[in-house]
Amino acid sequence: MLLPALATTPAKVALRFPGHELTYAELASQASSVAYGLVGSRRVAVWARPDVRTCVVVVGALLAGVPVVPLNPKLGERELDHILTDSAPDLVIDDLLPDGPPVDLPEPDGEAPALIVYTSGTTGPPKGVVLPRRALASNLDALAEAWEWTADDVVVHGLPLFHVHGLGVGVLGPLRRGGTVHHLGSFSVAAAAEALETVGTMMFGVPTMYHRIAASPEHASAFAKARLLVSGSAPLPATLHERLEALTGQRVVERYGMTETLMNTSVRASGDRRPGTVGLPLAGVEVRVVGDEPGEIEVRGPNLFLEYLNRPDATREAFVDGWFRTGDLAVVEPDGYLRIVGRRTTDLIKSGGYKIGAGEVENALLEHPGVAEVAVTGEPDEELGERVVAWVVATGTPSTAQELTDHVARLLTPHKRPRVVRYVESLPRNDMGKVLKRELR
Ligand code: MCA
Ligand code: AMP
Repeated sequence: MLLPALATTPAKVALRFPGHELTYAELASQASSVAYGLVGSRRVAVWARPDVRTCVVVVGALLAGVPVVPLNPKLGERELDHILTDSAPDLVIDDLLPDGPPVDLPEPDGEAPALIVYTSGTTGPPKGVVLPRRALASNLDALAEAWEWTADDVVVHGLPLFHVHGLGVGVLGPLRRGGTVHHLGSFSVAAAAEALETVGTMMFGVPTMYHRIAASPEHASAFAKARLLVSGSAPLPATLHERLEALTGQRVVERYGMTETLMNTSVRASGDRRPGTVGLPLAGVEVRVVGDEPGEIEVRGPNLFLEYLNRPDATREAFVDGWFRTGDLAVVEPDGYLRIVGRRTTDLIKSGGYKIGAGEVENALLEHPGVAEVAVTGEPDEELGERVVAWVVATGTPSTAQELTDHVARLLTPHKRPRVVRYVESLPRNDMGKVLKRELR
């Protein structure tokens, strides 16, 4: 059973969002109504705003065994159109929740698709990652072991609910343990501090959030009280790890994951929390580093996705001999700890923990009348990890950097917008006409 606590701890608080909380009994009852309304659906989408309603819909879909596509509420027109065309949901759930007469809901098979989460690639539009129930169940149990995570934990976070980090680990994680989700609505250091000061035991965040925490010494004592601070979705710089320790006395636990694989490795709660490392493979997950060091990380195990929706070609290419190729480069330390040192391609950018494909941003910019040629790169950014930079050869039609930025935000999503636009006379290209992005840095 994926979420046994729905039946076993009715009186306990399952979900707490600003101004709204639900016990397990209330969640079970509301999610069951949604599930009854979804029986017979092939696939549904939900506007994944950070609220109780999103969690009720996701739990309802899990009870009904209907795969659910969480939609970023800020999706722009082009990206939304792609996701809805590609996933073809029977229903897009917004304010009005589905409802229906009670029926028996047998627990779906472990291989049944549970979530379809869209993730960017180097070129083209995002791909739908189809995640089965056994991936969620096995991964959440492995994390529980690694983090000594129990029903007594109250997990504090302000992560978006349309990605694996916030929804898979940050909501379904506490619900599988029978603990409590304490969502901040949106992340702020002050709100996170208050939650940890009062009820929270653990916090999940991306490095950008920890960067903001480190810049707020007035709140250090609250973070000092947490049982466990966990970082992931992008590298936590060793210097930031050390600054946080100096400020709070806490050594942040880092874990490494991917939409396609859920979590692969983590530093253990009881382990050596070495800065700059993502620890050891989780129980049941096989990890190997292939080729000369730094080599590419490949993964095998019950945590893996089923396929990219409608993309058998991309699914095939992602595997060698049953191992999933992550594209991440790492070295293995003598005691087996992984240290991630980079990525195989420069065309994937991680900004604020969001994955952004250079190609999708380039395609969006090429639709603007002011853009003749463009190359998009990622540059180091202290707060965001990397920032999106657009190198633009202008047409005769004038455009401002702000117009180009807004154009990308409107077509794709605001977090994919370039933070910097650099106008250039021409782009460096090789004999084949391919842009030499390394020369742009
Ligand atoms: C800005 N905004 C705009 C524009 N510019 N809207 C329209 N047009 C524009 N030109 C809006 C934004 O939508 C946002 O609105 C606000 O202005 C500020 O945006 P921004 O500066 O981009 O970000 P931020 O609000 O400062 O957010 C920083 C953040 C965020 C909170 C750290 O980046 C974040 O939540 N990151 C988490 C990403 C994540 O969960 N990744 C996990 C991927 P508003 O204020 O209304 O929002 S899963 C994964 O990676 C794997 C599995 C793993 O290992 O976890
Ligand atoms: P996504 O596709 O959004 O799920 O992002 C997955 C990618 O995020 C991975 O392939 C890594 O490049 C990166 N990532 C996640 N966690 C970490 C971490 N702890 N350290 C370094 N990179 C990470």
